[in-house]
Amino acid sequence: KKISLVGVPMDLGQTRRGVDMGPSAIRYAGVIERLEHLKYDVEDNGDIIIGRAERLHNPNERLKNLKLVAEGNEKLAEKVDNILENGDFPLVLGGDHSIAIGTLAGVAKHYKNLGVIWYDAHGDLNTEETSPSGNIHGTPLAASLGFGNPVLTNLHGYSPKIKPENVVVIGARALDDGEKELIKEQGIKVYTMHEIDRLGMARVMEEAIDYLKEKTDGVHLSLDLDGLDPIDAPGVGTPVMGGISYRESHLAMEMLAESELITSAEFVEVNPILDERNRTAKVAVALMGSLFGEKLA
Ligand code: DIR
Ligand code: MN
Ligand code: MN
Ligand code: MN
Repeated sequence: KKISLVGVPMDLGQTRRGVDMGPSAIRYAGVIERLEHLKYDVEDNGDIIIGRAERLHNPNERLKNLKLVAEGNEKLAEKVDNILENGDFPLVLGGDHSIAIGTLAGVAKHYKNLGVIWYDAHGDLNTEETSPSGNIHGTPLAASLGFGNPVLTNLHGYSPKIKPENVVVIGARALDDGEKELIKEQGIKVYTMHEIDRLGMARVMEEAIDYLKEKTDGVHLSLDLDGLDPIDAPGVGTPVMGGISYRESHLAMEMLAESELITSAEFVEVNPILDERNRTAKVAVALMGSLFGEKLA
């Protein structure tokens, strides 16, 4: 099977610059060599072209840079859609997490019941109404479920992309009030740090895999590097203390590899400006190694 890589130098979904260099940092950390060593055929599609914000966002708009974020995501959706049409595995490198809107728009067309594992300190379940920041990177999971501004929910011409019962959030520890409400109202499965501490990562992943295995025909992994503890992944724009450890994260990826459930993936929020000698990109590449079966190879 071929892994088809796409970089998305997007930094308009939040307000800290530098995350647009994430795809370069991940390539520099050796992603292609790492996957080729596992005997995968790897194609690098280069980067999606993202528009430049010529001036500060319009202060009358709730969501910052809405038009440019949507345009970049539409291009990404088309690319990911084509990768799946070719029968290849899409691996998307971010960029801020707003790009999950485009990835999921391209992926979900190809499945009746796409499952999603959202590995993140945050829920990314805000809408235009509930977002405290106006940053679109805090909204992609809600948008993919059909909640929020129609420019985002209708991306790539359909909505919703996914169903609430097919989503598992892992690592949450900074949920906004509106996000907690949506989680309750929609019955979304969430393993917060409390559950990870209490049950252990092995049990959490066993449960998550069992939960998705029967009812889905494909599972997308959306991994925000801020799901990890900032001690292990310091190069992120919105670090939150008390996160998932480096080893727990490898265990999670290894268990996903064993399950053979994952059909597409993205690694986002790597910001080399905020990093220590590209450590967070190296962590991302190491986790990709585990996700693609390093332990089994
Ligand atoms: C916050 C932060 N919930 C927001 N979200 C982040 O702006 O909506 N997501 N950092 O990854
Ligand atoms: Mn198409
Ligand atoms: Mn996120
Ligand atoms: Mn996050």
